[in-house]
Amino acid sequence: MPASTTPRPVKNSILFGIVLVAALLIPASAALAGIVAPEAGGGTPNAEGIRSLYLLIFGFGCVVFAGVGGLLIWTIVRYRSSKGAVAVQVHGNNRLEIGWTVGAALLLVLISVVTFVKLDQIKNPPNSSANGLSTPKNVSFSSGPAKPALPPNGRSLNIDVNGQQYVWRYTYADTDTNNLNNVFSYGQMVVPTNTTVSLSIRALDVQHSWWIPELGGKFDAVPGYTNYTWFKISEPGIYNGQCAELCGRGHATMIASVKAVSPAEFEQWYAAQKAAILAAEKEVAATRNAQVAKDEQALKDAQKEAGPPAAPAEPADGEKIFVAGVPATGALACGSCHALKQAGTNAAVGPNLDVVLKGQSAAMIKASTLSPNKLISKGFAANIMPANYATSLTEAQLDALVQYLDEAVNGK
Ligand code: HEC
Ligand SMILES: [Cu+2]
Repeated sequence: MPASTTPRPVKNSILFGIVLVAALLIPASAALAGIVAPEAGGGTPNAEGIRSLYLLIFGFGCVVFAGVGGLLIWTIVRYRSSKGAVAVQVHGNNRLEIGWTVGAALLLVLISVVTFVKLDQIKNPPNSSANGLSTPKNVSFSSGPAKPALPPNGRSLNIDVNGQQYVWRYTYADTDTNNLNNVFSYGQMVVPTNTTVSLSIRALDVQHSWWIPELGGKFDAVPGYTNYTWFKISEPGIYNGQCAELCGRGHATMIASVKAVSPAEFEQWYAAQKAAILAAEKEVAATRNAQVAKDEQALKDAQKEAGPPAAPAEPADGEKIFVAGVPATGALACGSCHALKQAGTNAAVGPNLDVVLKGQSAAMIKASTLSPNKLISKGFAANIMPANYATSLTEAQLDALVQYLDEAVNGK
């Protein structure tokens, strides 16, 4: 092979590589976004504050770079000498040294002052605008020592952002204390424009990181700890992001997006979501009740076949029924859902019986045990406490249980 032709293929393949990379980057416009400064979008003040602060400091940097670089080049050109020349030996120039020390210090002071001024816009959420959604005061999911970021008037739409392998769940705070009936969604968060949205960021399993670049900085989602941030979008649109903490093999698919719509559209979406959740809960309850009824019938049939049940060898024991239930007849243990000091149980699915039964008569205790859905305790949902105790407990067992509760709570 002639020597002159060998470099050709190498050159061509380098050129080909460059063109290929450039071609791939053009459709992946996200890879080019924020190439100089952090992204901002939708008019949210925190992201805009981060971006403008960055650009300001970047500007200072450019001025310093041009000044120092320019002086260097000017000096090289101005004082160049021919080969063999002996350099003049200079050292020490008080005016110059003081000049650049004070100049640099002043620049640092300027940067810190500008940063502290901007920090307020980045950290502290403003109130919602008048044309935003009207939201309740001081309602937010919070836990742990950190404080939620709420605007001065305390009114924000608070959303719990829960990272889990490999999806984001959003739960919308509401004013009742039952978190099981809240509106929620996965993947895409819908929010109203011109409304301050505060986020309580948590994780279910491993660490994740909440990041919608256009809406501000990253926030770690840590199991057992709540982080807080906020945004206030003024332009409707979809803002995309992605979990920013390697969280397992599905990490790359853990995408997130925020869809900003007008407050009226948001209210429509919220109502539809709420209705769908309530309908699904009702359906589950109906299915479960049908199953319970079927089990009871099967049990009755089996008992009929086996003849009359043998008389209980020992008198019914109220505490035993409370703590262990009666597995044979499908009576769930009260203590698996209720706290009662005397029995040493501390479950919190249902109300604390030491508190709610205080001062209630035995007849009332019996009535609410038999028909738990007639009167729903404040802060709890219907259809959670089984409604089958009239059939799963005998009259004697029921009386023993009621007497035990009455004595445990109001007893002498
Ligand atoms: C699966 C969980 C669960 C079990 C098991 C359970 N409960 Fe409940 N209970 C609840 C919930 C939830 C409520 C609140 C909602 C309501 O009032 O229906 C409640 C409410 C009650 C109330 C009404 C409290 C009030 O505000 O006056 C009483 C009394 C009660 N339970 C007693 C019992 C007794 C006695 C048992 C056992 C025989 C029992 N519960 C078993 C979940 C349970
Ligand atoms: Cu993740």
